Amino acid sequence: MRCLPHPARARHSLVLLDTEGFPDHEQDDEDAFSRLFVLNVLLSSVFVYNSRGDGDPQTQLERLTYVRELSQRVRVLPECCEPWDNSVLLSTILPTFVWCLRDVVPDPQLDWELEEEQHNLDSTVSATPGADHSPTRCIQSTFSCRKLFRFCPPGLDGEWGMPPAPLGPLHPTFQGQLEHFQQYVLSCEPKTTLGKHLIDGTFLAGLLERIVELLGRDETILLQEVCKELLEATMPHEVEGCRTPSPLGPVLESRGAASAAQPLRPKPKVEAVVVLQASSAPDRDGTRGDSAQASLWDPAQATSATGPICLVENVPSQGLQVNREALAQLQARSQPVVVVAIAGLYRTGKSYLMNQLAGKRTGFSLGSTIQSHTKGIWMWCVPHPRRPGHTLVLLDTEGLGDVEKGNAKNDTWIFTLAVLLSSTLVYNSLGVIDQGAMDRLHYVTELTEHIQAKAASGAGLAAAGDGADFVRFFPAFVWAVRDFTLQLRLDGRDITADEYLEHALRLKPGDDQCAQTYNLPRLCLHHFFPTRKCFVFEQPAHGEYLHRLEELHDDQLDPGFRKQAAHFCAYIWATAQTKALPGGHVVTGKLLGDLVVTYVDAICSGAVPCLENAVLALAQVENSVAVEEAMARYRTALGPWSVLPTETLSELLALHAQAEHDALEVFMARAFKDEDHLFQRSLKEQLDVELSKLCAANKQASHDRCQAVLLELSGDLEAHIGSGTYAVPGGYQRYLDERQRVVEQYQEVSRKGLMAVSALQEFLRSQDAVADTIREADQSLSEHDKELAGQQARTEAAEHEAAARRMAQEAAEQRRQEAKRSQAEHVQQLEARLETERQQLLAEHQQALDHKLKEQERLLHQGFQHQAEQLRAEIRGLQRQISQSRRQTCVLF
Ligand SMILES: Nc1nc2c(ncn2[C@@H]2O[C@H](COP(=O)(O)OP(=O)(O)O)[C@@H](O)[C@H]2O)c(=O)[nH]1
Ligand SMILES: [Mg+2]
Repeated sequence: MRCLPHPARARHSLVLLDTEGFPDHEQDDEDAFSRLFVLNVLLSSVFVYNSRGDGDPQTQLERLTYVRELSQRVRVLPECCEPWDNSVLLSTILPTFVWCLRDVVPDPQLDWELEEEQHNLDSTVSATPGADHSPTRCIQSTFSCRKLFRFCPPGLDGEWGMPPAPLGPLHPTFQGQLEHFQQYVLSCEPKTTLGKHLIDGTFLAGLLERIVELLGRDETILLQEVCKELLEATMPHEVEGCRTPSPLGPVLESRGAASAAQPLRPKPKVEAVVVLQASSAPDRDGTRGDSAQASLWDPAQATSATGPICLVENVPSQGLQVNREALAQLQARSQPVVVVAIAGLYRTGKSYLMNQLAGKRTGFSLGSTIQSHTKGIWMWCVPHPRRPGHTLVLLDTEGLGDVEKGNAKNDTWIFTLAVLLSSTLVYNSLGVIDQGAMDRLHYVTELTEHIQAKAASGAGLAAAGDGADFVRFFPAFVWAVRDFTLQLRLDGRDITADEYLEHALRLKPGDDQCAQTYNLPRLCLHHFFPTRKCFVFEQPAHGEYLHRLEELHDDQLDPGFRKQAAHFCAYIWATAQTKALPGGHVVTGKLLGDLVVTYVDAICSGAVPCLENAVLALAQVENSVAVEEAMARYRTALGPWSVLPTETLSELLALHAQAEHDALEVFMARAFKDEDHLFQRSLKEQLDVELSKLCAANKQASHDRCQAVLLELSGDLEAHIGSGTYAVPGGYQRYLDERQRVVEQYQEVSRKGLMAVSALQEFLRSQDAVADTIREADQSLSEHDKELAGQQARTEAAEHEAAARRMAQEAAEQRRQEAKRSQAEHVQQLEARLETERQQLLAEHQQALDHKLKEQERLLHQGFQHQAEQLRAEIRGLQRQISQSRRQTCVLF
């Protein structure tokens, strides 16, 4: 199996199932292969049967004998529910059957007809007379949609039927055929269950398990029952407004249509393509919680089963290293990520708390295990338990402050990375928030030397930022105080954990060294982080149980701890934001992977990681992917070129305009920080080239069709010319009449396209010499008649020429209008995006300003005039930026 983001359907996954080739000869194992076939058919939404084209192609189809057993092995309804014919019911839910016939000699006529027939398989196969149970017939009666794609050998140099040179160029015909096949498969609908329910990865996995189980026991697969069970298991509660439809409803409804379906039939190699949508996050106990709505399915979610993995290794005596395997895991994830990092001294229960967030008792390893020997950042990706379609990335820092494990100088970098990568940062400490705890948080005071918000301008060396901008992109800050033994009371009244934290973060009056040292970490926490939150936890268990926490059931944990942990998890799941880059661009797993590499590379090269540079570097990569995705979307939206020629040019331009609109939307959704609109321009250029190619192909297709039509219609005329039928008195008029008939018949033919007039003109011109000869030889005509007739022929020719010129001019005008429309569409979508970006920036600045104003007020209130004064410059800077961005207008390209 290979899962990847669907190239043409945003937020869908493409699941490719490649089956080991079926045996060439009858084998003892026939039964095993037959079961494999059934499994493939039931799991896929497009089923590809692949065979070589040796000999009579249909014999290849006849080798797919397993298809005969399909309706015995699989029943839609139990037998007692007849009268519906099982094959008819099956045909409504089985995948599209696609037969790929490989290595056949190209046959332009056959290929053209196949295109005309939209690759309908039935147009080329014939049912074997009298063999009702032949595989071909079974395919026809069980699969309602059947397609055939023919492929010539892929290599340029190989003879027909020879394998291609491994690295040689591809044959253009093969490339074209492959493109048609791709376009078709990528345009197929997502997989649905009985009841036309879109299915997700979880469901597919369940289906797989259930079918394998039934096949293993050689039991008949009752689809209605299987789907019902799975739906019930995966959707235990009826979510409001999302009632589970009867799994049988639409099947019965579509019965009429199905019975009208035509009969059907495939052996050596079978592949299945499943286009999937949606997933949901399993709860702690593996069932779906309150998030049972359909959501996106990220193929890489399957790897959450692999558990935590080291993402950034802090190698003793060396620097930081990104683990390629973990990176690959991230890069395979296209879902937006919510990143929660935890930092703090070792052996303070960090990993245990992170496991709680993953909804699992075990995961990140506790205490002295391999994990604690590998210092650095450990990662665990799990489906977000509350936000469908999102991945929760948990980052556990290992070994901070563990001097025995060496290379403590990298600790600050690890802390810095945790800040830069997360959207919520949990700082974990033991006991109480006292000066000792504050001192151990010295990493925060060092952040200004380790993070740069903006790239240095001019030639000067990059100087570390002063932290004024940090609040715009720093994560939310959560302090987790473990084994908290104090009472939450202050001055005789109960206080909240948050008030406890705020109290601990109060500044000390005075400007002396001592006060400054005391105040620095507190000021940093105030200034850098947009929000602060505090949770206190009692000891989870006592005595020896404390070391066996992973083995304890919930009811063996201290009830106070249980409540606090549940409260903490609920808060994080509900409030931890999706990670976003400054400017609001949502970070996906893949982007997070790119971010890790960019930052670690910067650190390893001795530079200070710069947020602005990282964003720009990421934007380059993302934007080129956005262009590719947009172009792929354009091609799919346009559909196969087999529909060419279009009747009129405007019909073709309308197709292009819609496809371009879709492509632009795909681009806009993914691209960000496209400075000077370079990538959008590149996209526009590529779209323009595509349009030119499309117009040329349309012209060619029209020309070919007109020629073919004229050739056919003028067959008799040419034959009569050849046999001298017109070389008699009065022959010229007869010739003119017959030629006129050809013209009239030609004009009746539809879908000739824009070359209709010019092709006719060409045809008539090619007749000029013949017409002159027949006229000159016609003895029934006087010289004067001939003169007149010649004159008339020339006038008609001139009229045809004028008509063809007019059409060409009209076409050129339409292309000009299209270019204008396209430009306007680009500008309009760009304007809309710039406006959204501006609003986003404005909101970010406003938030930062609100934060600083609040801090300033708090400082003034507590009597710290001097510190409040220091904030004033930052506040003024932000106010200036806000008013500038209000005044800005969109700059178009
Ligand atoms: N006292 C106490 N011990 C804990 C707590 N949570 C976990 N532990 C135990 O402390 C040890 C270290 O826990 P671990 O989560 O690996 O700490 P980390 O090094 O900070 O990740 C393990 O034996 C845990 O069972 C807690 O809240 N209080
Ligand atoms: Mg740990």
